[in-house]
Amino acid sequence: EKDKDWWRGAVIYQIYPRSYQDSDGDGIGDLAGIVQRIPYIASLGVDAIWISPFFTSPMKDFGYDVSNYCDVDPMFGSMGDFNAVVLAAHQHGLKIMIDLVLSHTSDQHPWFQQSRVSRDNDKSDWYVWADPKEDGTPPNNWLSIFGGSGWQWSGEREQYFLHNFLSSQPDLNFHEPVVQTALLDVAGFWLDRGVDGFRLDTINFYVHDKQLRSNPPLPREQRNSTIAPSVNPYNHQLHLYSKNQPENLDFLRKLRGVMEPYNAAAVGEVGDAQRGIEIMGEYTAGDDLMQMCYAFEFLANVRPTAADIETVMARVDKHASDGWACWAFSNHDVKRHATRWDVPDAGLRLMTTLMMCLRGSACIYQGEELGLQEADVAFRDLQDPYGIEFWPEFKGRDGCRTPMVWEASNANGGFSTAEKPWLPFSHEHAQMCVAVQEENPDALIHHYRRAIALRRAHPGLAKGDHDGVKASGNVVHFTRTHDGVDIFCAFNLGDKPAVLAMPDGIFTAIALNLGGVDTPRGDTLILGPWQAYIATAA
Ligand code: TEU
Repeated sequence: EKDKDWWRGAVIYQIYPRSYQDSDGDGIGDLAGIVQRIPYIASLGVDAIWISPFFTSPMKDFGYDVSNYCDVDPMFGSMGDFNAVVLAAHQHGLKIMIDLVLSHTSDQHPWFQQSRVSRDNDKSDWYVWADPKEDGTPPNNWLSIFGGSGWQWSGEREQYFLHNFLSSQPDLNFHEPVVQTALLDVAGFWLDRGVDGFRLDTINFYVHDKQLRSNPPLPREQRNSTIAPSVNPYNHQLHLYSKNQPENLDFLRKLRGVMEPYNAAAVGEVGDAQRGIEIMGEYTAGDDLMQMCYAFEFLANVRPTAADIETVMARVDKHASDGWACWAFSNHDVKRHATRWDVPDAGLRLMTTLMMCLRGSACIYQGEELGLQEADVAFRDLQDPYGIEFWPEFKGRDGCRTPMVWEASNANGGFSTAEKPWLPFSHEHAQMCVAVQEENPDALIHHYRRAIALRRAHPGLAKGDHDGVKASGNVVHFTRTHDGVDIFCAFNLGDKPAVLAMPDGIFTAIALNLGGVDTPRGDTLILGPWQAYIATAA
């Protein structure tokens, strides 16, 4: 009997396959490498693995540009290797979530190759084609996240096609029913091969406005961008029409329908700096929609303060109370949080414990369990087209994509026997490798294991309701409730001691990085710097 609810509160370990483990010495990680590391991943105590794309691809966006949805890129191995990943994961009690990039394909995909040829073939309308304005310019003002207009001219059709990312990632036309059917078939294909769920790339970009209306400018007070508008105006436009149209929900319902017989779960990536949580609410509003949306709130540049966390959680409670957020501090698109956040090791630990207690599921990005810093990648070694385009204002995403570090003795940290891996191994990471940390009981990796184990041991932390997250000064606190058991959680997000009034009740502390905190005798709790207090109430 399958657990339909396995995703609720799951801890999901994200693998960027190019950089995890190279098994054949070509300098690029692969699926057979992942198989070798499954016991390690299981040893962390996580519930599931999300593997970034490994499908056939010209790799312009490193796999987020798919040219065949139903096969494995030879660089990553074969279908047999994929089956081995699923088998090994399942033998170790891990679920497998794959990363479906349905919003766009590669321009090398046969669908686009055919679509681009003429205005009247079978696949003419599979992508978003539009005539130029009278002066020859693009049909409207939609922009690409990766820079410039979202429209690319094609001489063959004498029309523009839409791309929200690279011009080699043409946007599929979800207004065309056969396109939807083809994509639902892709989901079914992988479910039949044993996957347990999906991370759905750019889920809010699926459907654009059919009338192609131009986007309005973003009101000044909402502007908050890491890249100056002169460099990339994308974040200074309100993307009202270019994405997230109401018809999106119809497609998501169909997708859920395909997933349902398999008890599969999806986490939809909603890339929307302005309305992410509201959209999460829309996409997770019922049992016929998505189970989870991926939240960007803790991926922003600075460490969230106690007040920020209260605000974010209150917004989820308000707009997405039926839904389930999936939190992350790091991923393959942003600077690693050990670098982004100005916190000592104790702060990293505290935030990890907090994530394991917050209502929501949680994603851990490969290497964060080691406390890896963002690697310094020189311009000459840069691979990410997004970084190459905007260097040096924005250095791209390579610094969080350098190889995973397994051993200190090996030239490439045990990642690869190649002379030159696809991205340089960071020598600053060498002493933080898995082998070194395994030997040191005080190392961060063991804290991750304890924090994850805590969540496992107390279903309330994974699946419980909560009474609302509150901030008092630097302290974040809340109570999770499940099957009649209350778990009180308090976290001091500061480097000074903090005092908190305890709720009514008698508490039994659950041992975890409490260093020196007594079970409160009175009605106040004194938390040391970066300390957590987690207790069951009788
Ligand atoms: O990212 C979507 C997305 O919103 C990113 O553009 C994000 O804003 C940016 O990378 C932040 O630096 C997904 C994938 O995670 C990303 O790797 C892909 O490049 C992108 O989709 C296109 O498929």
